Amino acid sequence: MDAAYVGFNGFNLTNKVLMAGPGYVQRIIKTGPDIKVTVATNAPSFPSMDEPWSNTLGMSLRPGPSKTFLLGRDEVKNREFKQLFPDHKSGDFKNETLDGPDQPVVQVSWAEAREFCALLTKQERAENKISMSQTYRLPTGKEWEAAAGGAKYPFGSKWPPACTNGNYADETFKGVFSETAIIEGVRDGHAVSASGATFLPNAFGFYDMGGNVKEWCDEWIDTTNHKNHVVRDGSWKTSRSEDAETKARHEQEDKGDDVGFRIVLSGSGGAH
Ligand SMILES: [Ca+2]
Repeated sequence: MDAAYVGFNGFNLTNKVLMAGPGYVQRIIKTGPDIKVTVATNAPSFPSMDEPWSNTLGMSLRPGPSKTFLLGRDEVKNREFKQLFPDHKSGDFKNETLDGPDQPVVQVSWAEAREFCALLTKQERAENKISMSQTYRLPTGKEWEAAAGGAKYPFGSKWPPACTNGNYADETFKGVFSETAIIEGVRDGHAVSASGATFLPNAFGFYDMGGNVKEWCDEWIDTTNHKNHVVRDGSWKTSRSEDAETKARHEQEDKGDDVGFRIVLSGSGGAH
């Protein structure tokens, strides 16, 4: 561990740097009531579970309600996913693109979503951005549910959602695709998936916990045989109230044009 500077009672003794710069951690060591020795070292500062954090892909993560994990503020976006999987294509729905850089990535299987998390973990550990005991992964169902709030729906207790609550199958969807299974009287302005942070965040600062895309979680419908994975949430194709409930457990076997995910970072930052 290299010391960048050493200070004594506010005076810089080494005269090299006056402030702890990027990648440096300032430590104040009190050796007596009137003596304060300050040392800055190049030990990395790892993400804390109780503060917002941005990772190397530019993704914002925020503390979950228990402050024992960080959860992606947004659903993983195409431009983020493609930094690790550049050949991926989210495709389109009836010629309306799902592949915009800020739209949520779709057409990703549960295994591929987990692979993204594993690759990002490996990369950021190697770059000393996260500690060796910190891991990116999919949220558990309980973590997702807690971050979605305690109400019947992620946007509250009453159906239908307001136009600003989230992206569901609405009058806009009907207008573009002539679909009849919609939420009557709601016009959210998006026929397919919307860019992240278009709608209002929830009380914990998470966007699109209600609607836009369904989200893979690390849980199974068949917990005995670990078959048939679970997605939480409804999507831009959801019109039935029961499909939008926070606690609903949707079975999902394969990738889809309205299925994406968001990431969790958990684990101790360890000693600096
Ligand atoms: Ca969602």
